[in-house]
Amino acid sequence: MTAGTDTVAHLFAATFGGSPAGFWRAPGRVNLIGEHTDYNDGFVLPFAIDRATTIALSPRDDRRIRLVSTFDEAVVESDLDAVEQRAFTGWSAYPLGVAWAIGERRGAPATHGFDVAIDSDVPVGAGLSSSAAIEMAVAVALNDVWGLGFDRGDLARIGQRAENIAVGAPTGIMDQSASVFGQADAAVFLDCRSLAVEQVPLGFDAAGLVLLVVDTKVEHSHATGGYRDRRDACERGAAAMGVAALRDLSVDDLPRAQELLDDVTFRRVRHVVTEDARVLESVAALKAGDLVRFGELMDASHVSMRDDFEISVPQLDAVVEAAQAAGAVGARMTGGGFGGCAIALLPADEADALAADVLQVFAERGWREPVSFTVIPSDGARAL
Ligand code: GAF
Repeated sequence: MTAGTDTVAHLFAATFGGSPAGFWRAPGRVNLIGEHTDYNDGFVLPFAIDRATTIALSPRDDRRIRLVSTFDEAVVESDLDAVEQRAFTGWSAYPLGVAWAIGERRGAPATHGFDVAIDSDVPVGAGLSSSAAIEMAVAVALNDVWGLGFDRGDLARIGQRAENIAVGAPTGIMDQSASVFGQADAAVFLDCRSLAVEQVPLGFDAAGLVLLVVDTKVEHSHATGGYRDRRDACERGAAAMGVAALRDLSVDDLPRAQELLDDVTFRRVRHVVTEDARVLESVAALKAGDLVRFGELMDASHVSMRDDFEISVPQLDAVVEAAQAAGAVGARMTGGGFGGCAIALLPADEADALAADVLQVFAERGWREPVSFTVIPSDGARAL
């Protein structure tokens, strides 16, 4: 048994008694490139990280549901009627939302409840998809114990519905897809329209590079504010351009977009259209082993998010600037923005120095102390 499995086994036994039917694990993610493209039917290139949610779960004979986690002492008691009525509160909205979304996708509500104990080492609120990790761990577990036969694309869609409906965050399909389709030493190249997936080998390790994540500790939420606003702007832009989604535009359409749209909407559209192109070029560069070009695309992506999409914050910009000054191959903010994490691809023996530089810059500016750590491309959600 691994450390995470041990923890949930003990929590399960202490709370519900006995042993669970099994253990499942699902990772968080970083996104290498392709930001705010998922809900525009575009392209993304995240990878599943070596930080994950681990659960112990057993199906029940009745309609009750009991949930316990290492991040909240109280046991949450619910049942399938509450799930059908979408009565969700707090962190339990993630697992209960998955139970609801499974019922919606099957066209038939569940008939048996479950007991689950949850542990996670994905930092919460950092933009590394701690929520998708919970959703996907519960989704793969219920798929197994309820014998549902959903494929990984279905499970990602179920997680996204849970996030959209139970949690109320109007997010796309990227985070759940990264968590289910992840593979060691590879990124998940996803077409968010068709859900066609290709695992792209990264070879960072062989090149002597690491991916450093800097959690700026600037908190953000995608259920409110800026995220929804950006999504609305994209939908307005697509409607004005007469396409189903911004994915249907290319850089050749940008002059016409500039004539037709107001300045802010145009810049939102330009970010998404150029970001889709950067994802495609990144995949080609990675396949060709051209990490220098990939790094340039990461840098360009950050500029586009900072200036056109306007979702960066001074702390994220400062990390990117420090990374570039330290000679990183590439650096950018990652995730939905307005806080959270930045990533830097750099030689392994320079990671500690960059982390120290960032600490100093943040201290000088009186910002909260950031936390830096490297992440490794890892396998996706699975039974243990
Ligand atoms: C968040 C969302 F959950 C994703 O769906 C995606 O839109 C991302 O922000 C931005 O690329 O992580």
